[in-house]
Amino acid sequence: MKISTTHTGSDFDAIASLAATSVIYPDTILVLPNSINPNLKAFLSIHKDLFDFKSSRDIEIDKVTSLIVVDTSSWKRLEGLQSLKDKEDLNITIYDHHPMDDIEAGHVIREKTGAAITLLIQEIKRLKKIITPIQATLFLMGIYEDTGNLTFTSTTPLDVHMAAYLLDRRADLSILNTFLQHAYGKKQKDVLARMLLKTERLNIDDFTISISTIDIHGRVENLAIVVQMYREIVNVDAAFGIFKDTKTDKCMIIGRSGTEEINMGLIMRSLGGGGHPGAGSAQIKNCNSENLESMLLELIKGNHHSSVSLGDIMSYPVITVNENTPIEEVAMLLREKGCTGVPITDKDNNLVGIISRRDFKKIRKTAQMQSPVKAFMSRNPVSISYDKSAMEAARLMIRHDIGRIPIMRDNKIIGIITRSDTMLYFYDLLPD
Ligand SMILES: [Mn+2]
Repeated sequence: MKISTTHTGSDFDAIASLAATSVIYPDTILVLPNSINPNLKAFLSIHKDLFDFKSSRDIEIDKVTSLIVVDTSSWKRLEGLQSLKDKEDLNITIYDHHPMDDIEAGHVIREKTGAAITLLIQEIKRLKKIITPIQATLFLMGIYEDTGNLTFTSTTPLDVHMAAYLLDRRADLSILNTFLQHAYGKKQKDVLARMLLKTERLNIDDFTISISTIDIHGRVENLAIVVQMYREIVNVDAAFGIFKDTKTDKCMIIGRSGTEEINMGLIMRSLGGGGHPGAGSAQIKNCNSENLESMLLELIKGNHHSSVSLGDIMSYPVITVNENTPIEEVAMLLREKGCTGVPITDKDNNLVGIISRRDFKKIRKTAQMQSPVKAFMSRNPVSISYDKSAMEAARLMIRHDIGRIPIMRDNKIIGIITRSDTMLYFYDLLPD
């Protein structure tokens, strides 16, 4: 007798992989653990008849000669099949994307893919086996769940190829969406409702802020999504959820900002957390939620100006070149410094132009290499004041299709902001 099984606490990847073994090995019996994830339960309550899953209790262990294990390689994660461990002459096959554990198998298909089901689909494809749209849908759910809809960094090209293959086999995305929406479930709905009951809108300078503090009992997943929805419903510039876990006395603070002038990442970093301008979070031990609220308000007051200032993120000192410098010298300087452009100044250090790679294309003859840089530079350069925001700088870069903007204070260049500076800022790669 040949059986297939997967780990307890089964998720969509596990059950998809399990179901896929019956495509590859038509004579295998599918043994599904009794403990499975809630969203999987919902799916099975409707689709159970389509898959012939058995419990380990239905299996006569003595008769098992072949075992196929998917999405794990650990004995302790199998349910009710421990006694197979000591069975001699047991034929074991493993399909897994986790590091090797203690099940010793004669045949192992292991790759660091985003989902285990990816490995089984690859085999199904190779064997040219036919799958139904419902199977394709379940398999695709496995890929999407384990790769966060192909966004987790663990996602490999093979996962994406196999997802495309399943769509080609008519996997149904609307069914998939119905059952994968576990992120916003009953617990989250309850938290949102309680946040809304306790909501207060505050005005700080020109911004609307809302902070809602509620008690939670133990861990609640996906609170970030709840705060996101909360901000949209309450319709404020920035919203905070302070979640006090009554079990551990820890506070989780999650913030969402819809305005570039309230930088959530910066506020949360001051609280020991992190994030990017639009979203951030921090965890605080032994929290006093009232203190925390006033602290947040102080941080917003203190931060919304400094957080946006270009002065904080610009590169300096800035290299400038006098307008009469021969273009050849400028080219050498750029190569040496590894930059693609530089601001040009007159004898009084006023900004008169900027030269970039593009301008060098205007040079036609070698003799021109001795001409002053002012003959080739772009005049009327775009510049920006030091107290403007990174977002404004980014907008100017897009509007003028330029990669660098000199930063001015009292008509003098005090720094420069490049496309990579703004990228670093928006993706929160700045060192703390
Ligand atoms: Mn998995």
